[in-house]
Amino acid sequence: TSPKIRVDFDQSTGVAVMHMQSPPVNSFSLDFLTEFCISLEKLEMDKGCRGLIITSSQPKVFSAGLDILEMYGKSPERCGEFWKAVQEMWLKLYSSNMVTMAAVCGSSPAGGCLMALTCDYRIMADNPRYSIGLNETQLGIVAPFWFRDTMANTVGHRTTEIALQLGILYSPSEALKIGLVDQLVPEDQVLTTATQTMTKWLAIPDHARQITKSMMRKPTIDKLTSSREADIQNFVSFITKDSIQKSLRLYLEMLKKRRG
Ligand code: CO8
Repeated sequence: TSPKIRVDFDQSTGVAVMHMQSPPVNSFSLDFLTEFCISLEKLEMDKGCRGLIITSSQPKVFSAGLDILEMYGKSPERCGEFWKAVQEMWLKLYSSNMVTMAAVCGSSPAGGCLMALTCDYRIMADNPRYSIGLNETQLGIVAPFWFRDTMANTVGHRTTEIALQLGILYSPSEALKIGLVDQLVPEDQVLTTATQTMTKWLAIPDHARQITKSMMRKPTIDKLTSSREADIQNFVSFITKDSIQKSLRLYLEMLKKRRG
């Protein structure tokens, strides 16, 4: 199978660009997450790599979030394995020593939004057809506490309370207004703007910036690290419920129909 992640690393600038290229919509399957984490780990270990830009090669979509088919009709063991990989992705990204930037060149619901939120800075294409947000409740499922924490750390408690209950998908301009993204640019300038912005961030001495980043994020990271197993159990017992499986089935049917 072809790689789901392509990494371009520019040794002269110390910046790597990760292109998600898993058709059609870069959804996070177990295979995708495994490959993503291996690529990320390699970059993290490379002392020459100081900055990471995450973007998508798929047109119109940054990422559709978790692969719903990984949560539908699967055994509890498999669901647990999948969830552990989701946790791993979040832990690695949210605690990365690199400067991380999301070049959000398309829609970014649920897990896609989470991935963007783990970055230090988000640049989104100003196309009103795109949307971003944690829409889990619309699928009849619940964004876990660490999804919520990541959102609240970015946009504040009250906005998160509304966004998560209603499962709001924001247009780029709304997302900018609430601070869910930091900057909007024309579609063809998302990556170049990320590269330029990266230069500014990399002008700060790494050690000082890294300690500051860790100070901001460590309490949130520690919360999951200290309760990973319970969080997996919680996910597995929730997602395997008949009523939840039914909600997911209806949502999948809706996705197909909408396309029809
Ligand atoms: N998982 C699996 N398949 C998907 C997903 C997904 N997340 N998203 C889209 N697909 C499929 C579609 O069904 C379609 O399949 P097919 O070709 O067989 O009909 C194909 O991908 C292409 O999709 P579209 O035709 O819809 O593509 P568009 O370019 O029109 O739209 C979007 C792209 C905007 C990304 C759109 O596909 C969409 O809105 N997808 C749904 C996204 C979504 O709601 N994701 C939520 C996933 S849940 C999550 O990430 C966090 C869960 C936390 C767990 C908590 C539990 C306790």
